[in-house]
Amino acid sequence: MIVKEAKFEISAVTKKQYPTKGLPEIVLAGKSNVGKSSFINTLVNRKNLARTSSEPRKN
Ligand SMILES: Nc1nc2c(ncn2[C@@H]2O[C@H](COP(=O)(O)OP(=O)(O)O)[C@@H](O)[C@H]2O)c(=O)[nH]1
Ligand SMILES: [Mg+2]
Repeated sequence: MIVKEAKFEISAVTKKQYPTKGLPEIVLAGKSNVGKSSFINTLVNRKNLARTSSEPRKN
């Protein structure tokens, strides 16, 4: 998969905030600091679309 464009839409907390554009959704789960944000950045070819912690094990 090659992602050509990626954009941060919202960090939704309540259901009311969920995007209604009908785009596909994926779930990425894992405990803190396992590399979820780094994985997203790799996937979308961007350095810091998802913010990562500066050091491993630091939140
Ligand atoms: N050694 C190593 N460190 C990683 C890897 N993936 C992420 N990290 C580091 O682990 C820390 C936490 O990663 P982050 O993506 O912020 O984790 P999140 O809390 O799951 O979103 C950061 O300092 C990353 O640079 C990996 O594959 N190997
Ligand atoms: Mg993260």
